Amino acid sequence: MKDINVINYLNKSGIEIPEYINLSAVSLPSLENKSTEIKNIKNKKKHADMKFTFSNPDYSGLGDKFEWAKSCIIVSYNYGENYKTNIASSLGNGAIARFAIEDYYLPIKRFIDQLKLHFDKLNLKTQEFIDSPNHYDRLFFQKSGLGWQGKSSMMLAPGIGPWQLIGNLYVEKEFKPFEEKTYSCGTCNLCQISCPTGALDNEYQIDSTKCISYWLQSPKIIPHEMRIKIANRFYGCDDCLLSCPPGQNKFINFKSSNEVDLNEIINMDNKNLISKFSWFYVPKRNADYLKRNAIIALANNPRSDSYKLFERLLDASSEIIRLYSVWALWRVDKLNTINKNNFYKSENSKEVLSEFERLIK
Ligand code: B12
Ligand code: SF4
Ligand code: SF4
Repeated sequence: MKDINVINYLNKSGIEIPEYINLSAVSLPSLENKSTEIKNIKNKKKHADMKFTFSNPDYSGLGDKFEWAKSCIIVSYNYGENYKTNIASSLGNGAIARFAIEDYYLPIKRFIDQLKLHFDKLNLKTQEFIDSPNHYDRLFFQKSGLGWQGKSSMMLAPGIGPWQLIGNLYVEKEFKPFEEKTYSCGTCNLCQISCPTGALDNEYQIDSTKCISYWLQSPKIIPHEMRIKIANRFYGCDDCLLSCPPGQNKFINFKSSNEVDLNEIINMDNKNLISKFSWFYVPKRNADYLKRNAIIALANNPRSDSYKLFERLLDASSEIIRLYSVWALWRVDKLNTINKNNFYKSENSKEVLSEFERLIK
């Protein structure tokens, strides 16, 4: 069947390609292997100790994982068709990056499940990877003709830019390969100069230790200078995507936004909060990390009475919440409202105490 490409094959088989899904395929074995590049970032400590694909680069970066696989179908979902803005403009509100407004992996999962069912019926083996730690999802994107890797490290496509998520399905079936294109960023460097933290100073090689998107997903204590740069972001960061010319081909409705009320988030029950944003990556599924993000964002974009909430949170049972509330009070210039005697009497966490002492100086 090497004479038919995957799109024509699916059309012939009566499988509809859903709206906003783009796909392509590469022939296997491909000799594609990004293990060395992933190790290179890891060795330079630019991976910020993340696990994901960095746990086992020899496997995650390897294209020829399965002897039985004759092709890999690359599925991308263009979530940029949601015209709402991801910028929070009202006091007390926070921003969610566009990739996380809804679970945009779901359309990829549903489509890949449909393909798996089809190939199962033909007794053909399949293996899918969608945002999995075992597979570098960008592996075949360029070779498959879908687009190219930008200096922001994002995979870009004409008409879509970076606004797409990627999944892969290895299949025991050959398809006619698509032609690789010669697209490139040329002399553009807008993502590099738009990144608020310098995480893209070395083109194509993101330094995750400086990336806001990373810190909002990290269980580590967020450095003070990074807390300020987070501004009112609650989850994800889009600055290197928003600045990217190939992605600026749509009218974004600034009147329709996805701001979240940070006060509401901080006061939510932990279980409800986790299920409200079930598709977010949250360390250990611990809602306190989401509340931490909300406290930082609120302290950077406070309403006039936000400090009262931060004061109340000094009595929270969670050490994480107390620590960031101390910082939030400092950020809104109300640290001196803390009654030192009471604070020292009731606070027993070394981390929270040292945060207080560092800031009170
Ligand atoms: C870990 C991770 C992160 C980390 C690290 C990001 C990174 N670039 O590595 C953090 C938390 C920072 C992150 C942030 C985001 N992420 Co993320 N993330 C991942 C994950 C789980 C692994 C990525 C990985 O393996 N990185 C390893 C490094 C080595 O890969 P790389 O950065 O692509 O590096 C390549 C280049 O450096 C290249 N290279 C080196 N030198 C040169 C020179 C030239 C000339 C060229 C062309 C290339 C080149 O070689 C390396 C290997 O190919 C993937 C899902 C998956 N399982 O693959 C999603 C994934 C990369 N993330 C995704 C998204 C959407 C995001 C965010 C946009 C979310 C947001 N809005 O906040 C941001 C974007 C930040 C950015 N500019 O990349 C999408 C990206 C889709 C796309 N269009 O590319 C992915 C693919 C998830 C998915 N399945 O769709 N993410
Ligand atoms: S996601 Fe934000 S912090 Fe990270 S590289 Fe892009 S612009 Fe910089
Ligand atoms: S902003 Fe410019 S340099 Fe950066 S990824 Fe987009 S096209 Fe490439």
